[in-house]
Amino acid sequence: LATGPVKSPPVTVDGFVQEFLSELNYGQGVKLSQSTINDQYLALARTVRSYLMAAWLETGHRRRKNPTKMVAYLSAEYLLGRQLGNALLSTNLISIAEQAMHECGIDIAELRAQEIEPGLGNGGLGRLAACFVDSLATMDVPTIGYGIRYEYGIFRQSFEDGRQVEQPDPWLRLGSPWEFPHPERAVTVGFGGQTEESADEEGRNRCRWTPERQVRGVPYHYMVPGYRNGVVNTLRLWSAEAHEGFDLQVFNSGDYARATQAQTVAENISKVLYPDDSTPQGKELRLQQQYFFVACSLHDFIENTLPGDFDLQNLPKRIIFQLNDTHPVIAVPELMRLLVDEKGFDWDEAWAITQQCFAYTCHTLLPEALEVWPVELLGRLLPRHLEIIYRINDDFLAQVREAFPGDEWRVRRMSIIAEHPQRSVRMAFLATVAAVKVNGVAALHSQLLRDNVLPDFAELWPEKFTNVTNGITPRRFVRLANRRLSGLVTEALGTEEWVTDLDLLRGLEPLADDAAFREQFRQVKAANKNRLALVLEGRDGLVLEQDHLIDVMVKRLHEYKRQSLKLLHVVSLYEGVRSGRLPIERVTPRTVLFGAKAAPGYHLAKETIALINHVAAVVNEDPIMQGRLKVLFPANYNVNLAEKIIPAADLSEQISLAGKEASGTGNMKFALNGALTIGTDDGANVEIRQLVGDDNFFLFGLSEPEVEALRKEGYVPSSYYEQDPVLRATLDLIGSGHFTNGSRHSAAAVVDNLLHHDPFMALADFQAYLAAQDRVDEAYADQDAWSRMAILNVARCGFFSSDRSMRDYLDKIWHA
Ligand code: 26M
Repeated sequence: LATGPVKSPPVTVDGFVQEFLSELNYGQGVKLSQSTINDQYLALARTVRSYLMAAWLETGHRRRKNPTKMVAYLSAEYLLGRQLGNALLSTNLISIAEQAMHECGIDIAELRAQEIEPGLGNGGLGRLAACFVDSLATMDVPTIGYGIRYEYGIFRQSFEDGRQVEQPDPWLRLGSPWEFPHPERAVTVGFGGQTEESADEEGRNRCRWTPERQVRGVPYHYMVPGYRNGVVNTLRLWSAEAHEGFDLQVFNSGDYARATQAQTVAENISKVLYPDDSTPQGKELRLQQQYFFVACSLHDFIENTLPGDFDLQNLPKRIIFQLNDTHPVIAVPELMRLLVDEKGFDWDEAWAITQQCFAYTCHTLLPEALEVWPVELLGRLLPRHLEIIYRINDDFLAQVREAFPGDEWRVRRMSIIAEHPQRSVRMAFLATVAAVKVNGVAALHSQLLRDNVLPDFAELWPEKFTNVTNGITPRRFVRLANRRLSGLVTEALGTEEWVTDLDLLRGLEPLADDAAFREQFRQVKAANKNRLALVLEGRDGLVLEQDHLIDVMVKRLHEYKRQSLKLLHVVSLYEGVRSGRLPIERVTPRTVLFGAKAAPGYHLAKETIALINHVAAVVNEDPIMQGRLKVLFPANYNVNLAEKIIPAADLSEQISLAGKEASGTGNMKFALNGALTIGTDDGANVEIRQLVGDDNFFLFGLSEPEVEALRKEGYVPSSYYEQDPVLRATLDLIGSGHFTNGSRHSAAAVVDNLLHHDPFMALADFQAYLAAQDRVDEAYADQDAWSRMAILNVARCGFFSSDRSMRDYLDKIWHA
């Protein structure tokens, strides 16, 4: 019995009730009659988890028995969202669990609301990693996700006087039923110290690194269930602890207080997620986090996942490490160090192996977002790795010189080491040199990556560069988040197969012309608006007008995404009515919904948040608008709120300056939930528009080549202010202090920046944006035509399933 297969509890309401009560009594140590909501939530989570256990163990067993090439996804962020709903969905236990809880006199919705989501990511990049591991499990691809178990996830946002205030996110506080700590599999990681050269037995020069201090990495395992396929993969997140013997001398000398301080220093490494998005800062702790999780992960894979007698010559046959942006790129010199210093490989052999084990995904185009680490810092923290990077660079530059003799400018441009403004390691260059493939995340982005960001590398190695357009998991973002639309789709297609084969949505196309279907589709949207209204009322005390056009812009606050352009549209409507230019009957009843966190140190972003809130306060209350324009800004936008907002949206705002948004993934979620997009020709918007057709997409604004041309010619934002009376009146009204209690100062940061700098050309696109919004109003006035367009968006966006993204990675990059 003890060695036989692990059995799942019976898949019946009774079986579920028994398991639940047992978890409550023996796991939680309480009786049902005495239990709190939290007790019940934890017991329910453990119950659902117990149904996944057999599949998890079986998947591990199967993978060990039949070893194939694996994918190791290395990501500093996983923005997972709540686990319970997804686990219930993947096990097909939703209805059984509902009935079982009902029999126990419990409202399951209340328990689900108890779960705190693991917010171990900032935004798009972290959520993408979560979608990818979901798809890989659903497609039964042998995968390990490696990352960091931050004790505090992305900060909680609240508003005080409209201004963002950040609070810590102690997400583990009420218990963590989804994780499995494995202290017995802890790994030791070194930092600092010295390197020295010595001869080995064969007289070859060998380097030894003697770290100054050591930290213990403890893995916590999370289940990654595939969708009803008996597969459960593992997400392995590392938590930092003090190493035994960590400053033992200090302790022995009786300085107890200092010894505990040392423990704090070690634990700090995985203490908190850095809340920066797209603006890397040279923070020492951040580099420690990166090396910490990467060193733990490589060690774990090589020593604990591969069989004991494995010949590392064959490593590329058994693993591909996918680098999610440059955050894990320190893995490249770490693998070299393991092979050369610890396993005795020659440099060239080791490099040949290493070069086949990595692939690199770039997620940005903004030059300021490309990570660089000062040589001084890297050398102090990881002296051996810096030596290895220098050697990689020397060999690489020799190769460049050979390919382009006499072109020393090129050599300098391509060097992994930048000399100015300070000697630094360019992590994107290191990644590109080491990787088998380099990919961008949407067609346009990959093109610009080749042409603008890494042109010298693309010239040297054209075949290294490829594109994999991002995707989103239809399980969480359609099936779970939009139960009503899912029901309608399943009924219409006569099958639920679309959940794992999203191209089947094409079958909905003919129904766009079916009046009865359109009516059902509208009822779904209306019901989703109603659900959102209840959520916003309960969580924020906000009132959502359910008969309004729901116009949504939810994403991290960043200047390039142009939340300020959206705000200018709002103010232009309000100013138009105030000044009599725009008759109120011509204003489409509309609610503009914002959700956005700003990095705590990002001044302009925080001022923009405050300004949005101030505009909302005035516009929402001014009787002149007759309730036809509302601005809502619920605080603390997160995955859970996204799951409520997106299915209720009519209009999706994707208005970044062309050439700046690498892909976007929110854009895909909205389109698949039947919202229409108003957007620029940027990121994956380009592909969305190509698929849904121009008639079903509100395109506006400069194209990327036009942006470049305008910049060359000399962009003067104030000239738009001078030439466009509507823009002028709009900016003047904000600048007058009308929204900021008469204080012109509060709005000045945003307005002055737009007028005098406007690096992302919001003013240049203002007129075109307003014209596109007029087209939106016109289209929305014909509800039947609008529904038709929305249905076609759903039907034609199956391409944006992350299952397709994974197939592309498999075909173009991993060959696993
Ligand atoms: C770096 C250093 C220190 C602290 C934080 C960072 C950092 C963290 C996240 C920098 C950038 C980060 O994310 C970039 C990002 O999220 N990029 C987005 O990736 C998405 C998935 O590919 C795309 O859809 C978005 O367009 C892109 O902006």
